[in-house]
Amino acid sequence: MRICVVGLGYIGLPTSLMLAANGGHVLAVDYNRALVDTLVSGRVTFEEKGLPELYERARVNIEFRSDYPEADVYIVAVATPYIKETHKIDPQYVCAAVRNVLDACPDGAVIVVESTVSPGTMDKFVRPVVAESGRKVRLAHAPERIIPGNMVYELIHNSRTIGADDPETGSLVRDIYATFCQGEIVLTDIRTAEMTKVVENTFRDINIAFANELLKICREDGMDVYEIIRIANKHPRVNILQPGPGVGGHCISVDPWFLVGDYPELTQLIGTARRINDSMPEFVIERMGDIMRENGISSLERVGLYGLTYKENVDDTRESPTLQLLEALERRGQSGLVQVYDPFVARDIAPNQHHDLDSFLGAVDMVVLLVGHDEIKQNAAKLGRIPVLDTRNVLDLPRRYTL
Ligand code: SAJ
Repeated sequence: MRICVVGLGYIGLPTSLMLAANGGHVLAVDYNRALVDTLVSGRVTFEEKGLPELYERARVNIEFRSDYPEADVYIVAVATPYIKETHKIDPQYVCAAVRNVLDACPDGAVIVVESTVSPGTMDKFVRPVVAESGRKVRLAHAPERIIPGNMVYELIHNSRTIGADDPETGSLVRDIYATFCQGEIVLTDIRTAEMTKVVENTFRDINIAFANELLKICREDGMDVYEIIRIANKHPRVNILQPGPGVGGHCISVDPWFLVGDYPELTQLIGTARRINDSMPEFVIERMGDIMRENGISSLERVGLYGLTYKENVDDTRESPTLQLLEALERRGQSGLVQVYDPFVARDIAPNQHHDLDSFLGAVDMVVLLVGHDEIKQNAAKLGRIPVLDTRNVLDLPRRYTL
């Protein structure tokens, strides 16, 4: 069976490699030629534990290309941004990919959408594209569930959901994923699969918002939120997540908006959780101000933000709390002042960006730790003499402040 994976980003690349490493004949497509060239030359395109090794195992069974080939099954894993103003999904990349597949595929091919979509997207946007083409294909939705930082492990061990129009298509798609997935594979309909995926990320967003609200309450009255969460979590039915400088990434900070966008009247809790998490960068700025005053630091130019990615040990900066914080400073007319540094971000994406920990620390009198990369944990001693606002609660330092 010929399998074509469309979109070789954070999900499509590991998925295509996993299929190929487990014996599938994979045609891996991306319209970005530079990205395809990099993959053809033998390098992976982003940092992820175990990905280079997976690439080596996959290599003989995978072909990277920019044009759409004929295949039996197509797995579409392109980006699904949301429109900021309306909070609704922007399905243009999924629809364009499906159109290209329809131009290339044989009759009876199966098109599996892996991209996260808002509930109803397959009916509202994808089916009309198929109908318009007059082609006979079968549709399925198999939303990804892997967590950046542990993708290779989770691809193998997580359970999966596959939504399809009929049991035969569902079984066919299940058999493909079962070549590498050892978790339970649940078959359902497309609508349920779409909704389940968004619900999972919304659950996590609400839980983090609860932790962030607790943090604000505890700051108001001098209570230790981390100790309170640690103790509360000893209850067998309580599992509160960690407060922090905000929620970033292309999943949890985006997917709940799909529900808010489509059901504005019915999403009071979900919308409030989103707003609480989005308020955290401003909260960090307020706290930064207090600590600067307490330590006689008068200029933001001597304050350093450690970490630009959306979480620890990944190189992805999408929707990152640090970028949200920089935007908030800009809104206050304070742009371009703070120093920034992230060991995972080689290209310049912010003013005053350093590319070396020592140069960064040499330029600041105070550090705001926004991402708990292993690098800073291993070099915590270098922070010894200056005040540090540890928004992730990961360091043990004499002059440490928490949020
Ligand atoms: N965060 C906190 N406190 C926590 C946990 C996370 O502030 O206790 C922050 C992180 O720092 C980060 C953001 O939330 O900024 C999201 O990070 P994450 O590690 O919770 O999740 P993602 O976005 O990397 O991956 C999520 C996962 N979803 C769930 O755990 C329900 C993953 O399984 C999904 O595949 C992925 O979204 C996706 O693509 O949808």
